[in-house]
Amino acid sequence: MRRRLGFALIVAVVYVGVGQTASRAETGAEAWLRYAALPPDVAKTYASLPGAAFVTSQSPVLRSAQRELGLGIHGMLGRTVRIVDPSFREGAIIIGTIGEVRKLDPAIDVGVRLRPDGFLLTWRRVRGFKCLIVAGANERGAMYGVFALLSRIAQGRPIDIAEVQQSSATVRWVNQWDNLDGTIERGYGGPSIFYDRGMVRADLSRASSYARLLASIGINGCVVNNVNAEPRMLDSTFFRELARIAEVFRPWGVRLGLAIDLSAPKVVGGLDTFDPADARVAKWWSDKFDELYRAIPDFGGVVIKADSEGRLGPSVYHRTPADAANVIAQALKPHGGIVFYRAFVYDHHLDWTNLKNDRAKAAYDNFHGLDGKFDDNVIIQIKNGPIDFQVREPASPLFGGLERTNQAAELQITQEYTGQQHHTVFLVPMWKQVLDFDMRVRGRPTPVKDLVAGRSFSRPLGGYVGVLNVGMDENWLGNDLALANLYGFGRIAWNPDLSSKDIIDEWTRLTFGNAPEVVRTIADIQLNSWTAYESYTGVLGLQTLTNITGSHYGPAPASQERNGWGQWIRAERDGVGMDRSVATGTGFVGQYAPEARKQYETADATPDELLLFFHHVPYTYKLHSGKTVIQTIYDAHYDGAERVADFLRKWQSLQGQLDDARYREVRRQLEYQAGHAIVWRDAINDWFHRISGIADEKGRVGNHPGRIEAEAMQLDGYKSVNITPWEGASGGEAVQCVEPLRSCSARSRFAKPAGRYAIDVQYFDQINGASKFRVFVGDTLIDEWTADMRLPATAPNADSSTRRWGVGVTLRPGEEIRIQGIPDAGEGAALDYVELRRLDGKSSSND
Ligand code: GCW
Repeated sequence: MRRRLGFALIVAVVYVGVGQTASRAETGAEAWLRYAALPPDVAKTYASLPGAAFVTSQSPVLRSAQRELGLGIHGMLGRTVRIVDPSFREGAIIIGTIGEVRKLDPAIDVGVRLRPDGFLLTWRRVRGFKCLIVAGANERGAMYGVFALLSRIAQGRPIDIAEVQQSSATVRWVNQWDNLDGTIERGYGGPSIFYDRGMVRADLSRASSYARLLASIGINGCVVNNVNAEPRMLDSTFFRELARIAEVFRPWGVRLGLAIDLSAPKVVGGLDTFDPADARVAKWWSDKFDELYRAIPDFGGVVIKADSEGRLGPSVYHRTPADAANVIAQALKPHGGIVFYRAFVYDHHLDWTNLKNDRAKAAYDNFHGLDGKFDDNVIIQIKNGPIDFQVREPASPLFGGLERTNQAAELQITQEYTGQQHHTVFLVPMWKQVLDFDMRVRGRPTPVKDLVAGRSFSRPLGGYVGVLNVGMDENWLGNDLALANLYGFGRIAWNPDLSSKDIIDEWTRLTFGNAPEVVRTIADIQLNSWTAYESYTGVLGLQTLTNITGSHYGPAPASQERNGWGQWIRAERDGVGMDRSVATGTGFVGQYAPEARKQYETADATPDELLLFFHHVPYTYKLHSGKTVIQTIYDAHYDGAERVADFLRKWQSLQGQLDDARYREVRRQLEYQAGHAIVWRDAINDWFHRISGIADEKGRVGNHPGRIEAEAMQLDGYKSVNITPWEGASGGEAVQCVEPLRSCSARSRFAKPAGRYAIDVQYFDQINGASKFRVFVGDTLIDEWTADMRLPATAPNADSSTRRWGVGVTLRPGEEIRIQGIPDAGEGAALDYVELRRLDGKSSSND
């Protein structure tokens, strides 16, 4: 279940030992850079590919490109690339900067101006021989060209090419939220690849492989610590440590960046102030960065989270974000560094009783008035939506509110509010929906993707920042399918005009091979996964109805309300939704340009999928779909859970067409997700049922004929407990086996018609322990398992609630079904219910 690196190494050794012919052990570690051997008929089509390569220099980046070429061609085509010297006289792959390549082929014409990191792939006659040119605007571009060439071959696409690829934006960074103790804020793929117990890891081979992955999708910068930054990062003694990370990034053209704490001049520097307007503070920053650049000459820049969620900031001294950003920008400027200043600045102690208060307004209110006041090496880093990475939000109006300031879109690859990599959610369609949103600034077509790229209003810098928390799990993110989000982020940042379908097809081919049914099926699951997740976690613009003050994982809708965090959905007896209109609400809609405003100002104009983000309406309000709000909520949750069950069936249809390891791991993940989607479905539907008092017209909500509640079973050792919040368990209750008891059981006599049934068990899998469960029918053991998943809960609740999908068994009336639970280390083998699901086609009790 938790595949870690140690295991990978053993597998790798065995694999090398048995040689090329053995089927490869897929660990996910290679992600989309597997370079799996192509079938002979496909490999044959690359016969024209030269067997020699000439690389114009042996700089670190071009050496990476050269090695990658050799690795890829050898893996896919079984051929060894010969590296030749400048006097070569044969057909060759020529790799280098366009300037260097021109020395060999002065007549080469790119056709357009090659921007930094762009590249050209084309065939030319050089010295009379047919050569494949991979020429970059710079060395990084040449390396990207090699990756692009290898990707084409891996996908079986022709290489009779003449193409220029340019990135849409100069800035394509990721932010890791790693802490020095090795933990990661909102990390779901294992501990930090950079730090361990306060130091940079001795072995940085994972960090090096990570940089290679990033480079392969065009990412050129990486912040290596949490935006909730530890001041110690700026301790000069730590710079040598950080320089070691920069060293493994450098050959891949990835610049290292740091998140910094604005109070550092005081906390680290010993000054009595960190006021950006104080000359001593300015000097402190400038000395600090001079020193940092001595350790890391190609240091990329810093990201700043200030005046946000308890972080100190310029407001302490009544200064603005521009004052704070500029003093640091000036210190970085002589070295070519940049400042990312996050627009995620808001008050988390808002008065919820004031209907005019609105957290969604904060970013625009804090930054719009400062437009034009930031230095030209400052970028305002703006989350895609005005709240916080929810399952669906409108585009942040701040994108349209800065015309003379660099901006970057902050997208979250890490699935914080989208299932924490236990749920498969392909985020590219969600991002694209924001990037394609036309802000209509000054009445002109101004989609967000043009604004961030600096195309709409000419600005020197801009682009994309992905929040990405890879860890020590072999497959980086803990879920093989989640890697599509990292791949997709890179591709979107490079070219936001690529379609979600094209991106997922590419990723699937590279990750799982080119078999048409495999590609079709996986692409289909991925493309539908976001809206499926939305259907059971936050429809109609309600945001992810998760526990926002805790784990951000399972359902807990009441946590949105009646606190200062401002993620209110205003669900009351009379109706639901936040009125953000100008006419009667918070006025948030007024932050959009007039033409964009029109589609949100009235409930009637607002698209159904965002209705409740913008308006408070009765539960009986009829949507454009013709259905009421409440029935839409009920139906969507049933539909969403059913769609995940369908993903699982689709995945199972691929058995035998994929490597076993990844097939089984993803099947396990989808089984879990299909169960947790039911937890979500029931929690949200029960909650809205209770608040609205309106019944589900299809009679499903609150009515589960196949269920036997654990608290209603005959208990031996198990004790009933109330679950908080109540909607996290069926009937609000569960049973728990409290140590020192070594084992408990819950029994029930089967009282339905004889037939084949699956005995599904809803139990709780906490992080603190690995309880065991056994299912008996009479004296026969029919199923057993250990609750050892890595879920964010230390109590039985909606975060830990997990379904064991039962195996088929024939049951006769009067037979005893018994669940035995063996607690472990504080985890009480808790049970919610048993559900009998009829398998023989007779009236099913699978509600
Ligand atoms: O989404 C919230 C997260 C915090 C995070 C914050 C931010 C790093 O819950 O964990 O802090 O956003 O983006 O700063």
